[in-house]
Amino acid sequence: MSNLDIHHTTLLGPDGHPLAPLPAEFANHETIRDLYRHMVLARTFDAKAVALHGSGRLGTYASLLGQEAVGVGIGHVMRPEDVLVPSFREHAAQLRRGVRPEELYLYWGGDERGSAFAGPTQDFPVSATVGGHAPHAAGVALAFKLRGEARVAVCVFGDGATSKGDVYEAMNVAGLWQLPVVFIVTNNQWALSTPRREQTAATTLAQKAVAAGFEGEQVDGNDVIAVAKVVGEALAHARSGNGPRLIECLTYRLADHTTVDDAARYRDESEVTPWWEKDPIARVRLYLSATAGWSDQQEKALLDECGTLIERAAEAYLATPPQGPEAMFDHLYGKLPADLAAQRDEVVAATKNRADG
Ligand SMILES: Cc1ncc(C[n+]2csc(CCOP(=O)(O)OP(=O)(O)O)c2C)c(N)n1
Ligand SMILES: [Mg+2]
Repeated sequence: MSNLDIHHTTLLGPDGHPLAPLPAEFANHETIRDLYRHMVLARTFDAKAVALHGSGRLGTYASLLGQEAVGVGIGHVMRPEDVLVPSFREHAAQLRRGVRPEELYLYWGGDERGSAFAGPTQDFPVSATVGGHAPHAAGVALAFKLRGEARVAVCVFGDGATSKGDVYEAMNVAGLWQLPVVFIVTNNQWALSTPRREQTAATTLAQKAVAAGFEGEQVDGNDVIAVAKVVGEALAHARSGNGPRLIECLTYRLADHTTVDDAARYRDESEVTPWWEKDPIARVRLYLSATAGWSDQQEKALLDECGTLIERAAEAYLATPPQGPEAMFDHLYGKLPADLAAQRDEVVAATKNRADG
C-alpha cells in the first residue's frame, strides 16, 4: 500500500447495522450504552447552550450538533493521564473527559473560571485561534517524550485548520521527533462559510500527514465505534513510542457555524438534509433497539436524566456571581508584567468608582 492510499473505517452503518464484526471491546451492550449516553448528554448540553444564547444568557457559542461521535469516541479511549488540546467545538470530548457542563457554560459565558476547570487539570483550555493549539500539542508531546512518560497529547482541530501553517509546523516536528501526539481533524465540511472543496486541493485531509512522515487515515466521524477504535489504535501506537498519527473524521456541521452565524446565507438546505440521515446518535439507537431491546421507556429515562443534569448545570452557571473585569488579567501570566499590573489596578479603581457612585 502506498502512503497515499488512505484507509477508511466505518463499522456501524447509518441504519444501525454493523458493516463488519464489531471489535471485541465494543461487542458488549454496556459499552455501547455508555457511548450512546455520552452522545445524548453532549447533544442536550448543546441544545441548552443554543437556548441560553438565544435568551441573552450565554456569549457566542459554537454548536457541535452532528459531531457528537467524534468527541465521545476520542474521550472514550483517552486515558486520564493523556492531555486533550481542543479547538472550540470539542465540548463532547471535554464532557467525556470530566469537565463539568457548568464549567463549559462559564467559558462560553465569558468567565475565565470556565477555562480553569476542576479536572482533568492538565487538559488545555479551548483554543479559539484556528490551529494555533497544534504547536502546543507537539510541545506537550515533546515533554512526555523527554520525561519518558507513557502519555499522549491529543490535538483536535477542524478541516479549515489543516490549511494553517501552525498545523503543518506541529505535524512536521511531531513526525521528525516521533512525538506521542495524535492529530484529529474534525472534517465537518465547512470552515465557517468556506466549503471543504475551496479549502484545499488535497484529495483527503488525512494524506497531509504523509509529507510529515507519518500515517494518516480516515474514519466515519458519525460512527462513534469506528472513531473510538481508530483513535484507540493511534493512542496505543503513540504511547508505545511509535510516533504520531493523523485521523480525519468525516462528519458534518448540522448547525450554523456559531450562534451569531446564519448558514442559510451560504449553504443550501439540500446539502444538510442527507447528513441528518447519517445522524451519529440515531444509528446507535437503532443498533441498541435491534440488538439489546432498547425500549422507548429506556430512551425516555435517558433523555430525562440528561435533561435534569443539564438543567442543573445551567442553573449553577446562572447562579455563579460574575467576576470583576480585572479577571481578564488574572490567567495570562504566572507573574503579571508591570505594565499589565498597572492596567489591572486602573480597572479595579474604575470599577470601584463606578460602584461608589
Ligand atoms: C487564526 C484564526 N483565523 C480566523 C479565525 C476566525 N474563524 C473562527 S472559526 C473559523 C473557521 C474554522 O473552520 P474549521 O477549522 O473547519 O473548524 P470548524 O469551525 O468547522 O469547527 C474561522 C475562520 C480564528 N478564530 N482564528
Ligand atoms: Mg470545519
